[in-house]
Amino acid sequence: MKNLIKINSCKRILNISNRGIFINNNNVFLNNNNNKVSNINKRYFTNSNIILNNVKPLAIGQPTHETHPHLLEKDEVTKGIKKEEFKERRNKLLKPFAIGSIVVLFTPPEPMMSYDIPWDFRQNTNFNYFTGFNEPEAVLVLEKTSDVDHISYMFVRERQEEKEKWDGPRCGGENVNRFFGIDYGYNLNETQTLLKLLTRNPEKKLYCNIVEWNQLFSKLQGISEFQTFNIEKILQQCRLIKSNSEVKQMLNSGEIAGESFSEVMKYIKPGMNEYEISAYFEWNVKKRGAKRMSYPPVVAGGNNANTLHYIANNQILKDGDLLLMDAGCEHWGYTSDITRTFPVNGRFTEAQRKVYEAVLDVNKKCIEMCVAGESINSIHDLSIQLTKEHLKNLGILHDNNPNTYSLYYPHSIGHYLGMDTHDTIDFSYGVTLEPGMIITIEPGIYISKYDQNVPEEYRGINIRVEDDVVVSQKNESPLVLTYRAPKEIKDIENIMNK
Ligand SMILES: [Mn+2]
Repeated sequence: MKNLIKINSCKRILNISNRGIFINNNNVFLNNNNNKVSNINKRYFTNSNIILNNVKPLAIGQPTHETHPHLLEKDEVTKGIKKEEFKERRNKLLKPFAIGSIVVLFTPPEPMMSYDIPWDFRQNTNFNYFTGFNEPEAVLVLEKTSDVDHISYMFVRERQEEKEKWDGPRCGGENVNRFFGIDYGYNLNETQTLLKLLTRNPEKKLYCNIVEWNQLFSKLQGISEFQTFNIEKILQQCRLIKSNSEVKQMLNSGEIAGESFSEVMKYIKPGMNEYEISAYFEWNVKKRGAKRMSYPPVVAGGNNANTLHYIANNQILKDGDLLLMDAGCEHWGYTSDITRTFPVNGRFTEAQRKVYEAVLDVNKKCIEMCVAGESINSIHDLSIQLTKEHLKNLGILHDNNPNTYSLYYPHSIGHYLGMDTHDTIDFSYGVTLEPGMIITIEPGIYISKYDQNVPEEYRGINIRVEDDVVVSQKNESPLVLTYRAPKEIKDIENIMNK
């Protein structure tokens, strides 16, 4: 109480309001939402470490409704996702744990490109899913208090006027509750508070995303006798089935990338370089609000597409060749992953048309199979059977060896998709699909230019058609998120020859 008076009198002297005073080096904060005052030992304040929140609008290290009303509705932490949904996610995460358990998630500092130049920071996917917080270097601590509730604590980088002048605003512990609905916010340098929380569990067990944790543990004295458990798979389990608001964000991402594909189809001309197409796609998704591309795109003209992960993207696009382009975007944390194959000059040749129709047929039949009760494996089996039939009809597959097909179709029909491109990677493709899961359907036929066993007309034709699909109930049609990217030959040729 004595300390509180000291702060209040200080505020009067400085003539600032109750709204926010924060003295970062001393771990002291006061604000409207949380009148807690902690660890006030220092007897002096300097101008350099006082941030006057009532003078400047309160900005943090990511868009909020207050600073970016054109992007976020009231109470949205990230696009389309409100505080309550984040809290539900945290409750769901704690379901399998005993009351009193402590779950800890950590997100690392931003990686550096060179000396003091950072890479574009991408939040740890699980940390983003359970908090919506997008600044680097933070710790989330969840304490399960009952079967249906928990207390949440988040430790974040402290506000520092000097640093923020250069690098932009930070949230700071004092604003965590207000913007993220986490019960208690602290600054990362309050290590004693963190240690107290972590060591509260009498069983001396910590459940965490363990890989990134080692660095921090080494700094915390008194934690060494604790057993740590990697809960990566439990974290992913929560993300396997998407909520309605997540499906909406996935649809946004699929639509943005799909439209950008149709823009590329209008733009491409023989003689352009693959990197021009990559840049034009990136410009299109970013113009539509995407944060970044989902992955380095494959922009592969002609036989380059025989290399499945071709990302050099530096060859000239030739008249008469096909372009295989595999690209997607990340929009508010949700990714899309699309492949289209189209003729550089806008018209398919007869041979290209035949192989393309075969791949498209497999794509459509496999999409119909994205219903509850199937699995990625069972859909993959169908794709093998259909691809084999097509390869035989085209005169490409002759022998009866059951595995020769894999020379021309060497990969899986798809993967789980969500906040990560290869989402929930620890789950097997044998998992029974349920409504709300999202997977890619990406059959292909790849024929090397140098394959002497194949009729000459087909050599150098490499085709994949990939869509993102929401698994539906058994008697309903699956939702295709990537419908805006043309895939029928007539639609592709129409858009390319307008
Ligand atoms: Mn894919």
